[in-house]
Amino acid sequence: MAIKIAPSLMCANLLELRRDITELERAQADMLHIDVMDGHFVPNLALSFDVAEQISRCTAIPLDIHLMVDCPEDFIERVQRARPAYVSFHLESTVSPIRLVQRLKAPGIKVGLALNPSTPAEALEYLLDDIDYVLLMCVEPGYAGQRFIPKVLGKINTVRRMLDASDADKALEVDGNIDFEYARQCVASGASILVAGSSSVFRPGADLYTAYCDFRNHVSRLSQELV
Ligand code: S6P
Ligand code: MG
Repeated sequence: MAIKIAPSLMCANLLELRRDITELERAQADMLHIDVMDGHFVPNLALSFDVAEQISRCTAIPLDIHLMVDCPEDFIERVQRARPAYVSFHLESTVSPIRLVQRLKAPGIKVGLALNPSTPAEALEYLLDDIDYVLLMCVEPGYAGQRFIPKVLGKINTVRRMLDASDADKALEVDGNIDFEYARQCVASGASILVAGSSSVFRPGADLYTAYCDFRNHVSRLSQELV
């Protein structure tokens, strides 16, 4: 499966967001990761549905919305208006995840389930047939710039095997401190979408276009090594 890179716009220069998106278009970024938070499910706020909608109108790069909100079922219409290619919500945030997956599904929208680092892989067992992909948090959700939790690597392996048994085309996204080294370990463990934030593409002081291309080349080499 081709590895995709999802630059996390929470780490972009928000005063120059249009410029950063143009640079990511020039670098042919695979998708744009948009973190939506509510200050309750996680102790922070990031990007909003309004911003996501505006971004979807100004670029052809597919959007990847990561909901970190309580009661995600209250935001179905807002998600659909932003026309993402991917949307994930947290298993820990709702009591009826299968119903929510079914309600979020719409033509062109893949629905994924996100798990916090301490939520075991087995929690996915009853949902695998309904979801299109899984997002595994490698840090506690809420902030950029945190440290990778190495125990998650074993879970990436387990979830990859579970997804392959269901449908080998299902993607496995990893999010949090995905630098060059953890990208290598995550890809070797079965990840297929890498969220790229302040540890890689948005490194402080780096040129965004060059940083994306460097990371892309690194990830392409990793994929070749695995063949
Ligand atoms: C964090 C959020 C992430 C961050 C990303 C930043 O809760 O879901 O998508 O934007 O982790 O990357 P980094 O390399 O700074 O951890
Ligand atoms: Mg995220």
